[in-house]
Amino acid sequence: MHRLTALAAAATIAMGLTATVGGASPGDLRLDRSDYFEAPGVDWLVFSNTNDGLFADAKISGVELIQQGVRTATNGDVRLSATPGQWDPAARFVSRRVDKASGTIEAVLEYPDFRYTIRAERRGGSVVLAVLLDRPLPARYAGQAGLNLEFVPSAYWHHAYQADGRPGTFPRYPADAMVRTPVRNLASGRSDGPGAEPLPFAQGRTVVLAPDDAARRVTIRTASGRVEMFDGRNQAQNGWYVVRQLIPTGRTGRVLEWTLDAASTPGWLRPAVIAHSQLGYAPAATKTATIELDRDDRRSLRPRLLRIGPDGRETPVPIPPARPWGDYLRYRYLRVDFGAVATPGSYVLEYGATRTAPFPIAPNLLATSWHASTDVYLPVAMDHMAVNEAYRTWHGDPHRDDARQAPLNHEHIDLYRQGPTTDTRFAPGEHIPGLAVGGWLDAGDFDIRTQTQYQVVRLLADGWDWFGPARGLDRDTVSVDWDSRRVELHVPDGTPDLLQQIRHGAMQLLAQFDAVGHAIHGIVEPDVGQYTHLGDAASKTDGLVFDPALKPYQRAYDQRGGRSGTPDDRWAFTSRATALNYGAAAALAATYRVWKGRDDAFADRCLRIARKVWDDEHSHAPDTFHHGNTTGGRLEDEEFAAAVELLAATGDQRYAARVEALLPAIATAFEGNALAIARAVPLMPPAFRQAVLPLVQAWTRASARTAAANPFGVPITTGGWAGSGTVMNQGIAAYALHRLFPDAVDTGTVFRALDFIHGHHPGHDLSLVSGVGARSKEVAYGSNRADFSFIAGGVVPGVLVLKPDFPENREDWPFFWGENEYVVPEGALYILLANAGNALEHPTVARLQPN
Ligand SMILES: [Ca+2]
Ligand SMILES: [Ca+2]
Ligand SMILES: [Ca+2]
Repeated sequence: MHRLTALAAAATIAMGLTATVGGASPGDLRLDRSDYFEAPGVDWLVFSNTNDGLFADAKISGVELIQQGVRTATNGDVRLSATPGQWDPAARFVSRRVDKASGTIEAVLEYPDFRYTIRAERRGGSVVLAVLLDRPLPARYAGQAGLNLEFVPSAYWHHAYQADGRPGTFPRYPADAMVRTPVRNLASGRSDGPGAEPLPFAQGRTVVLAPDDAARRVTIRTASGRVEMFDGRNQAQNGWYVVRQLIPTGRTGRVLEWTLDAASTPGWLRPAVIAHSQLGYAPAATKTATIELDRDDRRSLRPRLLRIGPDGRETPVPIPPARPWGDYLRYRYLRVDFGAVATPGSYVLEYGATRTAPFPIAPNLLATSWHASTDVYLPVAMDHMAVNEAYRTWHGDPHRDDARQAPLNHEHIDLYRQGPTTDTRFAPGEHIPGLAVGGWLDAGDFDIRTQTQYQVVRLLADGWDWFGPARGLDRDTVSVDWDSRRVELHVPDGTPDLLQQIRHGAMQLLAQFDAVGHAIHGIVEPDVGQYTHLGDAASKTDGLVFDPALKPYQRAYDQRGGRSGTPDDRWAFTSRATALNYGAAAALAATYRVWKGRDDAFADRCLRIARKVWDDEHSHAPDTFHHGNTTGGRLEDEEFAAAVELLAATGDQRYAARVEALLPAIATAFEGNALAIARAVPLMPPAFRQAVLPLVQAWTRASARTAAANPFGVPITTGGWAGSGTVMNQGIAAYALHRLFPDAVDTGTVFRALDFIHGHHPGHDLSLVSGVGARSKEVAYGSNRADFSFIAGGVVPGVLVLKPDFPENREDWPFFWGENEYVVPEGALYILLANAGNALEHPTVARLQPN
């Protein structure tokens, strides 16, 4: 510690007692129990979260404000432009120091040739935020480097601001004066046009955000000069309002200082959240609601359960009192068990002023809850097809110009990489014919990620095997016509939709083998300018194969079809990877299993290629090219999956030998391989089952430990992408293993996973499946995110645990991909999990009528 700082700290400690008793007022910030500043309804975080390096900007970093339970400000840091976006430069985090005694949090950060300190000090109810420089700002950053603090637009819509007393209203939609900045936009790759940046919409020595609302009011006062307010949405739909001041040149020490005042409301407590299943409960089900309380909420209230009659009359139903669970993250939790209530009906739960949406207690809820995922979500995700729903076109027929061979040694922003050779007969940039067929658009973005394709195919094939027509998985509400490349929602065509989805995924896998002889990493737009596309996928490219003989934007039509001089076609990343080949082979073998007897020519083609891949890969050393999450999983896991699926498809004992040999290696990632292991057990000799049993028992014990770590009884991950998928995977693994080892695996895991997905989780109580349950995710990161809308049946990653203790899933702002982005496998996982729950609740029911 610096000598002067040490003296100041000692003085503060000496004065501490008097200050607490005599001087502190209720709105004063404290820095004692957590590593952030706190007052009632106000938390200032200072570099609790930092950029993860994958993107410069995920709007979770730097100085952040949580006001009355909503994270309204982020990215308080030195940035190089007024409204930086996802790929713009940000400083590298070096270190952070929290000095609770002096009430100071400091972070050191650096750009390649420029290091600085951000210091936040508590002064009464204010945070004094300063930028400190040891050396003057390098000349090349003059007019670029500034202190930024970003505010989420949705929290300030319909509110006032004032700049040195001049009143304004926050812009609901961006329409500011712009200045062209082609060089900077070229560097960040954020636009395929010339690019421009907004001019400020307000400026002053003192700005006040939302003076009209104590829940949102923040005052920012600069010690010298003026701050400016910008609207980042002029450049990117996910932009925020930015308060900014340029760093002066030629100075060292405390070069900028802002005083930040966020209104604190004495005695404010976050309203209780009653986490529960929005879908409802079967009469015989375990029924647990978890009440999430402000940690300072010491009231002891009695939860109430009310049955709603047809006339609106509310009848209280006796339930036991809530039991304390303890603290988790920043909240205190109570548990309510109302499993004894079995009378069908509509119910609500109440705790204090909090009241849930109505939920049913009724049989067969899970028999239909997955329908939105097959009727709507999966078809909307289909690439290379126009998708129509009644009066609405979701998208035209995208990417008819797929695809060009990716350039050598090229690393792509979406975790793709081409190695030093093409491993195909195509030259870099050359059109690869045959790829414009089948597959699903990966997520909120528009690439074909091969791992996604083969994972979804196998999951849906497992769903077909486990539940099949007997449980209504032959549902048909979607017309799919590959000849006209058209999909029509809510119009049956006589073929089960699940089988059509499996086929659509397999068609893309087959196309890859036909085109280049092996599975490729995927097909993805060339650059950020196209990657950020929002809107109809079919308008992202011109649909015409690139012809270098034509001029840009020139088109030509001949007997081969149309050609274009615009190089907008997606790129195929094609470096050989044995793991990918096995993954694709496994999915093709699974496709064979469900399609044989329906279309033998197609099924046989799938199996033929799967067997050929296996033989090829067993004739040479594996290709171990690996990058990001696009070149396959662990080699042993992928080979095991292929062996299991080929064994199931053919009965050939060569594959059984590899299944047995690989078991010890794949057991180190047991849960990820659980479905393949479960598929293998009935096909293998009894000794295999004996070898698997202790692995199952160990997994059960480990699962019980994770279940005890939080009030929700499921694994809650803490990475940069929230964990719905992890929860669903564990639930489905439990179901698959319970079928084989009923004494070793109980079914509680399946229902805890379902409850979690349906709303029994931290942060809020919304169902994470859009459109499923009375209140569900209606603002998500699908292709329609700029409309603050959703795609029914899609599942979002869910509750992201921000450091150090803040669970977040935003329903007012779709653009947090780690919280809100649909990915196709999650839709498939939900179909399986819901059916697993349904099968467990109704083990002997053959075919259910819709509720
Ligand atoms: Ca992607
Ligand atoms: Ca159909
Ligand atoms: Ca094109």
